[in-house]
Amino acid sequence: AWKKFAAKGFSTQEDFEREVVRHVETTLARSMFNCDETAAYAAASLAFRDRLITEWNRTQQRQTFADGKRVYYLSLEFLMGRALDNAMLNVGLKGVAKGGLADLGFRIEDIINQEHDAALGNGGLGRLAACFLDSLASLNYPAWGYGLRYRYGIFKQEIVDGYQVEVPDYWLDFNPWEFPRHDVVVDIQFYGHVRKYQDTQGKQCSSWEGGEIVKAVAYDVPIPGFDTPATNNLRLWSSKAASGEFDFQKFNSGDYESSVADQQRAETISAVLYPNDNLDRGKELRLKQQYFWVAASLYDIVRRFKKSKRAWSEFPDQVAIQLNDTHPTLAVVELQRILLDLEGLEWDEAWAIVSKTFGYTNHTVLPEALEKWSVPLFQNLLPRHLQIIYEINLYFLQSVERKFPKDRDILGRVSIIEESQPKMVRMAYLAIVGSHKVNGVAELHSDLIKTTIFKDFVKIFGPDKFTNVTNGITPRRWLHQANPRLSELIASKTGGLGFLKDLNILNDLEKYADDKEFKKEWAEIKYANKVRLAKHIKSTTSVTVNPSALFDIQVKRIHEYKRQQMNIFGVIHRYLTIKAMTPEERKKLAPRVSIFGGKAAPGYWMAKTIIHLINNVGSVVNKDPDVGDLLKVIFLEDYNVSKAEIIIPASDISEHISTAGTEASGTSNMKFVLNGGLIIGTCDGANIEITREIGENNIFLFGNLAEDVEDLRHAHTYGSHTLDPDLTKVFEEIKKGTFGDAGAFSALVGAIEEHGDYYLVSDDFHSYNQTQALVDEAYKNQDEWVSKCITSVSRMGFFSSDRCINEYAESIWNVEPLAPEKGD
Ligand code: 26W
Repeated sequence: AWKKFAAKGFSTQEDFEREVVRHVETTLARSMFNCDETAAYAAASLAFRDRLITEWNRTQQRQTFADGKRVYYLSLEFLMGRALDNAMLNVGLKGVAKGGLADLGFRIEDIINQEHDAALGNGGLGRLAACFLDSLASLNYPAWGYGLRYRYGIFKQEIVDGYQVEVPDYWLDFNPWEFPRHDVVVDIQFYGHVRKYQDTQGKQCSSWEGGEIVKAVAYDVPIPGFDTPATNNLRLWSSKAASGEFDFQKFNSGDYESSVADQQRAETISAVLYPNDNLDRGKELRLKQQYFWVAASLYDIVRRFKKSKRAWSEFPDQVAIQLNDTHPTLAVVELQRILLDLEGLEWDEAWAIVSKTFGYTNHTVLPEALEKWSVPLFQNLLPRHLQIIYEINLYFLQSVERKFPKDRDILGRVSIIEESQPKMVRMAYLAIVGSHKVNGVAELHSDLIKTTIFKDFVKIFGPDKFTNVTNGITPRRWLHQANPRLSELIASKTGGLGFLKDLNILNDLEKYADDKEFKKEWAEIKYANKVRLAKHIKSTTSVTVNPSALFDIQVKRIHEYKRQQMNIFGVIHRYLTIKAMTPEERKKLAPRVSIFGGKAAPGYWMAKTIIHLINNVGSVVNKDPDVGDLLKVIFLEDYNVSKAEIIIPASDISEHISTAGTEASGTSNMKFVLNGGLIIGTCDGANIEITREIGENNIFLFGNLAEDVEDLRHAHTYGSHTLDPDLTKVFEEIKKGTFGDAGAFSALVGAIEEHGDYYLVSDDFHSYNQTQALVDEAYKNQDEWVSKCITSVSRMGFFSSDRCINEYAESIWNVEPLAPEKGD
């Protein structure tokens, strides 16, 4: 009987408006007479959410019925950004919503801008996870994301007197995109001890007992695919005290304060995202977060598997779990514990299942980012897991010893336990041993992990266990949503929006690279995007920039290896050059706006100093009458996903200038090129593959190669280290106090002058500046510049996250899409 009442969701403008009004009047309990933009945003979101959840239900039923293999993507970060615009576009009803909102008296852009970013991530790794969810749904893969529902996402950045100030990002006041599942609750245990006992058959068993329990409550976020009804699920766990409101025993015995404290302690687990990017600090609360999230997710996955009543040996045929970096590596140990201690399997039987289930993706080679946990900390928090790790390590080392009986050092090198004081658990090694595939995220990076940090493991497991899956980005958000006019122009020449699902269709654009009319439209769109960014700059910094100037952009987390310091030193060099020019010489120079954006980890002083220097240079340069429009320096506050959507389409050139061998892939490089911007970059990460695809005439590469980095560093330390003469002049200017108190920047200068210049800023400075001069020259020939941009875009098909997800599905997960039936 219920079927005739099943929710359908709107598809016409009239039905959409009816839904919006209904939500304003009933869900929000407001009158349409005082419906402001906040309420309109809420109601429009709820209308779309209703639609999504209907499809979500159907998708889940279809998957349950098909009973095939599912993918679980475990990531501590999902940098989703805004959901409403994305939902409208993926469902294909943005036009309907625009008309409906206009009819109700609202501009759709204003309504979209009401939404708070879901900023549950730091940078590249978190945004990659979000792009993957979009591709998994768009390609109809049965897949779930699992993460943590942080009460506070990445902090908001304010710039006060040139310094970064962190402000908490409390984003959950009103979040229409999540469904609390108060019926999906898992008990998570911490601390306690291990009891050994014999079961009725006399088998030696272990049981983890005592300690404390925290509850994990599920919150589901629907993930709509583009141009398909398939709607997947992102399940985020929130922590809650096990005893409900508070511990009544303590309460009744008069210990009210401590009962509330217990509750707060439980809720602390999912309270805040750790804001470090590429730095491991080994904090106990972080390990608690990891176990809490991993244990809840595995409980859920195992429960779903058990419903199918299959033999345990079929687990890897039904379940593929991807570890997004080492953060979820405890899942390997937890699954082994479940199979061994709770389900009663034998060690070897259990381990065969575990090691076929997991895949591990490495995202960094920076030594300070490789996770290690102290053994005493582990022993206290997760005593049974530590035992299992020791046992995994024992069997692993025994197999290594059998394979390399003559190599006396290898055991110490590959041991999961580092014999330091205190001993440490090496999470990457545990992830490798517990997975059937290990992948890097760009070709160079995948080669580097095989020849450096994981070299011994390639010897042990053979080369086939290690593979590459070059990163990608979703063209739905990063082209269609961020740059609607460009998307429309491309659609008009390639036969509709099909390119958004098969990005190789962009190839069809190449024939327009010399088409006058097409180029004119292309250039107009870029200009309009620059005007939009110039307005944003004006309203946030009060600086006026000329939209005809060359927009040079570097937006990403601030890190010494990404070398924003080299960029700002280059800007100072340019400033000094301009100051030394005659008025005639100045006339020949292409005006430039240098735009920076990005957050520094709160405890990363060097990164904060770089932000300070950029701001101080800006305040000197931007008001120097000698310079005028020739150079402006902008630091954009609080770079995040929704700002990226405005910034990226407005770039002429963007900077991806990491020391060769340090940036695993980079993904914004792909976003910038896809939006018709050229890039200046080093031979690092995915820049190399971008060059191969678009052609070396369409990219500005410079700098030393990864293979030479080690020797150069050695020479800095043991040879004589002479600085680049232009860099010396830049440093002299900083030391004179031209950009404020020189003392504030002494550590930044000192790292290069005195402390070995680890990131080779001086070594690359000359070729960087020379290449920037080539950019100036090239930009003067707008006709050729636009052709380069069009050609580049036409060759970017490879960098779709759809290609990337298909590679994972085929070579790592062994899963097939489950397409909805026609009329479904
Ligand atoms: C334990 C602290 C910590 C936190 C975050 C260590 C490492 C991370 C991330 C792995 C850092 C990260 O986001 N890496 C970036 O991953 C992107 C997606 O693969 C790559 O494109 C970037 O090059 C890489 O820096």
